[in-house]
Amino acid sequence: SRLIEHCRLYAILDTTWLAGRDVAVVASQMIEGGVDLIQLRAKKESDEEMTALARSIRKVTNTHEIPFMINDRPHLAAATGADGAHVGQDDLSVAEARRIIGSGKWVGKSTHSLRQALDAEREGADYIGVGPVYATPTKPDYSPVGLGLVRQVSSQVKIPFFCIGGIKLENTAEVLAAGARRLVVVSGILQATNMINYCRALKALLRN
Ligand code: 3NM
Repeated sequence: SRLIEHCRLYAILDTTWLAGRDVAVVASQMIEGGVDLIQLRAKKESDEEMTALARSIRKVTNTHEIPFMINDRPHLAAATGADGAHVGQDDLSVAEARRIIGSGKWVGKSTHSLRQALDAEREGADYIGVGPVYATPTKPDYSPVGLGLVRQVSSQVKIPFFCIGGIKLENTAEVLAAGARRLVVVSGILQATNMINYCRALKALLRN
């Protein structure tokens, strides 16, 4: 399977932005657009509903050999054969998540400060998210960390970090200029008129 170091563009398939679309179709378009990694985020769905969505996405990601992550529920990552689980500050620890999903799988962690980023690195996360860089309706209760944290993390954290939160094509250049090499984009991609072209444009900026 692929290395996390090779992943630059991370798309989250968040069910709140689906607007009735089929997750398998959305995942196919993301992959056609060049995303390197896909996560399923389904905060309101039951385990049964999330499992069904995960299996449907996993068929597509397996066909294209694109890694697939599950948000927050490592037991579902294990049950659906996902490549890993992504945990937040209020979820299971990295070690607990790893114990549940088994060795050889990825555990990612959300971080919102330099301290949390360094802690997650020490806890053995395979990668971290850093954000929200900008205010975002996808995670409304969090204050933006701004580009200052991106600069700090890029100079002090050694594991791969993905900047997240309010990232769109329009602000990608300044996030990269602050030291980011990897991005997570949710509503930017899912609200795009043409997801394939939108992902391609993001990917083109990340190639530099
Ligand atoms: N996590 P959008 S920000 C899911 O900072 C999530 O940990 C964040 O969605 C964090 O691209 C965020 O639509 C929302 O802003 C990202």
